[in-house]
Amino acid sequence: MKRANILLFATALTLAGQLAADEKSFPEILDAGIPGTPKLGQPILVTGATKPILTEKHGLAAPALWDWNGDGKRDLLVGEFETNSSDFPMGADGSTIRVYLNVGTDADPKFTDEFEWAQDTEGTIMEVPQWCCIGFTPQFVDLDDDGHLDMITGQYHPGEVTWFRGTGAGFLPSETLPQEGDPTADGNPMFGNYEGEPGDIGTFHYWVYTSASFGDFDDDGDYDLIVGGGDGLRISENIGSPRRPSFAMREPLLTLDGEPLRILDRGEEWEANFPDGELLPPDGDGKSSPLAVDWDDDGVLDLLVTGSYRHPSSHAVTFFRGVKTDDGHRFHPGVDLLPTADGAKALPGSGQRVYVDDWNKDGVKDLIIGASVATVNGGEFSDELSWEWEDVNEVESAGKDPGLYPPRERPTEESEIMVWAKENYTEEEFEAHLKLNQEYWYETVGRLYDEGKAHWLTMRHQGRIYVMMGKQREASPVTADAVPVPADTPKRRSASTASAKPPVTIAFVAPDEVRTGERANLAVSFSMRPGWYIYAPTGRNAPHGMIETSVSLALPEGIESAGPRSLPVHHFKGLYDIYEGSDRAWAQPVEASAAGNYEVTAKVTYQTCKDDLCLPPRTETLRTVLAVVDAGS
Ligand SMILES: [Ca+2]
Ligand SMILES: [Ca+2]
Ligand SMILES: [Ca+2]
Ligand SMILES: [Ca+2]
Repeated sequence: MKRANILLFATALTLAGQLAADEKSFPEILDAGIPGTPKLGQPILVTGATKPILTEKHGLAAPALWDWNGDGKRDLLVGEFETNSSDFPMGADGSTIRVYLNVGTDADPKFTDEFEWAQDTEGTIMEVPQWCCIGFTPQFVDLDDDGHLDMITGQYHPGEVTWFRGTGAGFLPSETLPQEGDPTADGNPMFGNYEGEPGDIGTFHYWVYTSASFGDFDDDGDYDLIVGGGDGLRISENIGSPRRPSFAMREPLLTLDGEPLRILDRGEEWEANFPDGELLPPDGDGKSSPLAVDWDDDGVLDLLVTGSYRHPSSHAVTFFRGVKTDDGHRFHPGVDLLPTADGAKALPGSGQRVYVDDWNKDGVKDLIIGASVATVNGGEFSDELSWEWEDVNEVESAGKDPGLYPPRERPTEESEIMVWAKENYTEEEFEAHLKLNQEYWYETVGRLYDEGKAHWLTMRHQGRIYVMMGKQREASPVTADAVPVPADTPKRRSASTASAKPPVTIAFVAPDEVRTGERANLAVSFSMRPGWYIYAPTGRNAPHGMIETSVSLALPEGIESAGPRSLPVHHFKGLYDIYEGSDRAWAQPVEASAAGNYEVTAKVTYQTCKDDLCLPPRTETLRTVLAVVDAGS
């Protein structure tokens, strides 16, 4: 018997040794010293039989515990982002949940490498549309007060919250929670025109990156919706009936000083990057993901909030202690829940999601963390990309995979002729295109060869799950009010109230006057603000779900095309072909045989993105007048 135990132990060691050690070794995470809260142990990587529990495709991972098969043991659920693939056909933007069944005990969960996709009571894979960057984030609450916990997740855009009602024997097919001002209520939200001042309900930022959690924050006996996202951390009061929940306008969650909750302060210099009224995210991040929980056991709901976790000023998890005041539910300023001795990253990767449950059934809450780590060379954990800041290394966030840095040859004249028909350009224009693309190639790809970082070109994100076991904190002599407060309490720097200048402006330009029989150019010219780009119509973007720019001119009778249209120069960005910069013009040569004022319309469809945000596609119709005079006049 003893011998068998030793053998088992040796086997376990061997298996552990096969895992990359660097996703299991952490800098020392200090105790944040918050009275009433669990004292957290160091993170433990959750594994199956031979490898970590993981998510693929885009790497986001949102863990939760739930007894999926009703055997009395909680199983591990991991929400993914854009799960669809060639061998897993779903909705094009579908995200779902991996269910790892617990083969251990409820107090000592164990998992195999196997998982199943979560299915509803009709046997359909549970799926929410997520066309960008937050994934399925399961949370459980009995929203309709029928005695069965329901599963709920937020969504990137148009900011829906999806509700799967619990039955005690699985979850019903999804429905959408009613929300005041829901942009899907009329028209097609994908092409919706948002108008409004920053913070308004009629803006894209109000809705985008809707992460969702629930708690009764106004003490009226129903669950209110807590959201993070483009307009920061907010509450949406439940104004429905207990059986029919419905959610009001989102209002900012506030500190005791009446300031919006803030998880990241990157300083004045960075904030200067939001000129002309472009909205500075009120929480400093724009991708905050809240979990409502009474973390310090004082009977008042608190928030644990994660965000992008790309920048050296970021906290892995920010704790906001809730307090009841005459003004309602307020919060102390955010505190770093996982500080490290030397300010190093507390967790690998980025885009963390947290969940709270008593993992080991010892009566103390534990912290369960999903982290999106970077791998290279086909799935090896990358120490240098996961333990260093993505903003410092200038690599992409999870959600922008796969392979935004594919290995790629330096553009040559031969390769560029394949992309642009050379006969449409002058020799000088073609040389300029080639030079721009070669320079761009060097900055984004070529330099990595010189710097010995060619393996970064194989970067893909994967999800990992960690558990930090909580221990009961010794009773502290300090009062419960002595929550650590950041030395430099972040003050809100309010966004300008000027209307935000759009990231893309389009001009449709005709010459002032042309003569009959004379060739003239009608030009549709795009100008992108720094950091923003649109997609070139090369056919290489559409397979990845991005809308390519299209420009179609309606020439009135009397105006004829006088040659091939010339396109603006594009360059590649990872897997995509994009336009950025100013005055990127489509030019259509035309001529007219009779004098007159001719109105020409241009219909333009495009989608605008920057590295951490994509706006819905837009279609616009522009008009210009071509004034034609007699050649003899
Ligand atoms: Ca229910
Ligand atoms: Ca309530
Ligand atoms: Ca509390
Ligand atoms: Ca515990």
